[in-house]
Amino acid sequence: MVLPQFQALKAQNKSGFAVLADPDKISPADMQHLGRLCNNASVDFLFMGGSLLMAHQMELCIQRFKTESDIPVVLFPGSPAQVTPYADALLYLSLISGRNPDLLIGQHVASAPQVKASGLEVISTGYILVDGGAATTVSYISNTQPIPADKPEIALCTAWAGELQGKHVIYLDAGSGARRPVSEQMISRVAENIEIPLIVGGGICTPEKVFANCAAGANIVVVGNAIERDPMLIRDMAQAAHAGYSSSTVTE
Ligand code: 1GP
Repeated sequence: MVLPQFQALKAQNKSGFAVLADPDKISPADMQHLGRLCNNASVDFLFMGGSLLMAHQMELCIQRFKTESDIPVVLFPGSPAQVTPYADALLYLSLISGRNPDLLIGQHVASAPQVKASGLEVISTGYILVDGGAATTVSYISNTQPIPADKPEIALCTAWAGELQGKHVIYLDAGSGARRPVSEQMISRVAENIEIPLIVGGGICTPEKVFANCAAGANIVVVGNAIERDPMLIRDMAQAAHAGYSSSTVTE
């Protein structure tokens, strides 16, 4: 089960590292190579998904990864069409930073029968988009405005609202390929004030940034684009996440 692993990281003030693979950008054959790289680097989770998928190879990609690795595969779906029982768990995203009813509850109602039948571990996720300095695919597709990057108090109140609604985890995302990742100030403000695990991603390009995010209190750091460009970053980034420590070391 994946959620207990997230919760253990939070309880122990630790951090894990998740590689995000977009099935549109990686071939099923390369997923086997990725599986081996992730094993060697002790990556904690493989996230799979994209805001917009053109190719229909999600299931094949997961199958190929699983021939090489036992690392849990967690769906991070851009739409209900990306839900597949081949994964281990599903981030059941509600876009709580937005005011688009379809992404708060509408698509969930429509896809409920499919999600129930999937047998996946469902992880209720308060998904918060933060302005990353450029229009990202997710803000365009979701038709929502991200939270301004310099408003950690809005991020915190949004995270609190998600926690009060019973979400299992909060995901702070600057969007894939963000020019500016979520600030450590925002991460620590949220992490220090919620009881549930915090996932952070979007525009993280260096092991140093991974470390800084973990030091600020991120329990899971997610990297996609930078690893697509240079898969050799996986090892240093995973090491940086595992060396991260409690948010008490960071002051605002
Ligand atoms: C995006 O958090 C993920 O939703 C990862 O973003 O591809 O920029 O690493 P990157």
